Amino acid sequence: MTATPNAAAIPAGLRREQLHELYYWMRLTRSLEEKLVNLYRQTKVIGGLFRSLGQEADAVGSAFALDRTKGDILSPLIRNLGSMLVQGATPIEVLRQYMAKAESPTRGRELNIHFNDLERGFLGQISHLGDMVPVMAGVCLSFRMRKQDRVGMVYIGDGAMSTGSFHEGINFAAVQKLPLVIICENNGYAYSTPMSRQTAVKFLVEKAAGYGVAGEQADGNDVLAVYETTKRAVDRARAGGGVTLVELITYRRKGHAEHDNQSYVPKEEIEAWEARDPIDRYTRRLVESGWATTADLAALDARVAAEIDAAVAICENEPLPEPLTALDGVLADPPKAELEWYRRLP
Ligand SMILES: Cc1ncc(C[n+]2csc(CCOP(=O)(O)OP(=O)(O)O)c2C)c(N)n1
Repeated sequence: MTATPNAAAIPAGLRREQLHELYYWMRLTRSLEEKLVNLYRQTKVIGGLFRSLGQEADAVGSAFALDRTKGDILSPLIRNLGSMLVQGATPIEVLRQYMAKAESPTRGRELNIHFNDLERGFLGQISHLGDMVPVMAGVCLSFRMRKQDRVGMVYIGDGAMSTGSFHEGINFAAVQKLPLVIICENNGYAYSTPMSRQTAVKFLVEKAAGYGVAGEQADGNDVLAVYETTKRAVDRARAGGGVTLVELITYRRKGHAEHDNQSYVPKEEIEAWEARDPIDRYTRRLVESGWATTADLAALDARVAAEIDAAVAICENEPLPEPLTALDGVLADPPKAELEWYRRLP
């Protein structure tokens, strides 16, 4: 890719190629979720579909700040598909998970983006909100004990910050000065509960002071601001400076999941955030600053579409797991009587 004459200086120590990568990851996240919506409407998705529409910059920009060559690990939430893709999860894995295919990473036992690969650097979430904070504190403690130069990152929503687990996890990580970055996604709602009924603080970053950790805040719909802020926190963690609580201000533009019609949200509020769409904003900035041409972006869009189409073509008609294997790999000691009962079924 050649540099455009008179291009604006690139911020945050990034290279032009990396600016394009950020665009690619956000576009891949959105297009993959849009494809999943189509599959959901065709009843090919099993279980709920959780969108990160409008939050792609938050997920992608923060994960991009980790160092994949050093073995940094993140623990995502349901709206962090983009973070997992940056760490190396692939569209076909995500599609297979959502369709509960036998070939999915969890062999159809778990759904959506609940899967795991520590080699690539993502520790699958469990559903109990807040609990991945103490888990990631433990992971970071293991980095320290093994004298490894690695950083951990954990995501938490405005709702999940009200749990006891969040308090215990951040407090432990703070007092141990562990290399942990906590990304709190202020997206306005937890299910139908608005922030104002969730917590008495105006901004979630205010909570950092109560734990004696660094606090940072960024516009979560500006991918470069997200990257720059998170990178500072990652560098601080790696240098021994301990925990940072990073608040990203963003907005959940869909309901909790695809089945939720958001009837509790004023329409104008959603429209106002549509106008701050992170991909549209970044596209404008890339082109106006001379960091990408419209042809560069069209090529990236075509690459995303081709990758998703290829993945869907492979996995759409793959089989579900064999019913008789349902307990394999789930229980260490599957109950024999139940299995016998299933085997006798016609
Ligand atoms: C301990 C616990 N309580 C309740 C739930 C049910 N639950 C799942 S998602 C959710 C809302 C989460 O809101 P937030 O943390 O703000 O994240 P967001 O969905 O906005 O990304 C709730 C209450 C849960 N999974 N775990």
